[in-house]
Amino acid sequence: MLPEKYVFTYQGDGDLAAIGTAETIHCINRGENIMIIFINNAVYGMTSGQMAPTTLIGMKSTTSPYGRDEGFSGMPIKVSELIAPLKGAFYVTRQSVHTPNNVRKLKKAITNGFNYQKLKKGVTFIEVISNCPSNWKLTPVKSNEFIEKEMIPYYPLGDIKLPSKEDLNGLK
Ligand SMILES: Cc1ncc(C[n+]2csc(CCOP(=O)(O)OP(=O)(O)O)c2C)c(N)n1
Repeated sequence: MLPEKYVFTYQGDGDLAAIGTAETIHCINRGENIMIIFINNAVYGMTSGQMAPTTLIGMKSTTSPYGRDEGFSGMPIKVSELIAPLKGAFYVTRQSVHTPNNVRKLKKAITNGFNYQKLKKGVTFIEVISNCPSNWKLTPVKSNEFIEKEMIPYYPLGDIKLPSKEDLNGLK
């Protein structure tokens, strides 16, 4: 509707990877000129910690009180890897907020995401591995350790799809 504007969404994993999966995939497939910031904290946070598609195996939540079971719920979905092959996904990266250095890297990724929108070549998708101390029932410090030890081994950080040099022609 407003092609001259920068547009971004800020979405949790319950929202983006469960309730809104269809809309997310078709939006990216159409190559909408928006940035999606995808907060992966492995639970539905706002509604008090239900299992999300991203909940790790063995992780307890209000709807998986004995821990997520693969046989019952399947493996946690790696959304960035799932959407990266779509042509409409222009830039896909996974970052985290568990250390100051990671926050700096995330800021850079968000700047890239906005800059690439100038090219109008599709969705820029930034997954952010985030903590949820209240629903994880951990202190903030322990929740940062959980990200390092449990989340990142399954959700490795870094760029998943980068624009080519030719794609970036025209960006000053
Ligand atoms: C279609 C639809 N169903 C149910 C809800 C109710 N609802 C509001 S927030 C929320 C949970 C969101 O969890 P998540 O996306 O993981 O975000 P977080 O709170 O963790 O940031 C739900 C189920 C909704 N907003 N829309």
